Amino acid sequence: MEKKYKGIIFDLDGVICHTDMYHYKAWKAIAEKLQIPFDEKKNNLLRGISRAESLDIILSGSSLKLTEREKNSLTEEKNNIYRDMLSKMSESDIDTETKNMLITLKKKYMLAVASSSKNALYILQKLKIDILFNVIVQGSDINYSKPHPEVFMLASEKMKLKSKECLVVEDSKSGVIAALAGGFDCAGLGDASKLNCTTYPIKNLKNIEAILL
Ligand code: B16
Ligand code: MG
Repeated sequence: MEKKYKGIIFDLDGVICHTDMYHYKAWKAIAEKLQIPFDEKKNNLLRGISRAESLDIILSGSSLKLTEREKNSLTEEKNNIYRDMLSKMSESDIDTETKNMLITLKKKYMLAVASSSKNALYILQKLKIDILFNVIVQGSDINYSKPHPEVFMLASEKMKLKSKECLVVEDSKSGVIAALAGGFDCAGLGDASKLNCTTYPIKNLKNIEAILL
């Protein structure tokens, strides 16, 4: 039987691994310094959104007006706090079931990561799973972040596959919109599973195996 897809493109944060709590803690430290409110609900709005745009969302609703230079300094500070937490990660931080599933899928499919994060490669290396992917596209490789489809288009191009030959797996609204805009089918986890437009709403990552049958 012919396979439905030839390649699988995974989002990173919220799909392969869960660094969202680190993002939250780092942004919380910045918000406290600026004395502006920030909670986990607001943090959820930042899923799949670039670092610079995330700061704009955090600042929205506050009367603070910052210069580009001040914003750059704050995003750099946030990234340093975040990287410090990432530096303590190891291969024990990847869920065994996820890793085993990737090893099995790699035998039949081209695998890619398409992440808005400029730290994606670093995270994959810390988890020692970078070698499982044929292609890794991260935030520093693109000009437009999700909901623009560039990150997924680039991943499929690098795998020499058409959009319709790939399944995207996402956890964020911006990521689902990006995947659909690029002509991809999209399996959506968590928040992404609640969107009507998600091609395949799923409860957990393991459920993609049923989609691929
Ligand atoms: P960085 P993903 C995204 O990763 C995160 O979901 C989002 O919260 C973060 O702001 C973005 O990466 C940028 O990350 O600051 O490391 O460049 O979900 O697209 O894998
Ligand atoms: Mg994500």
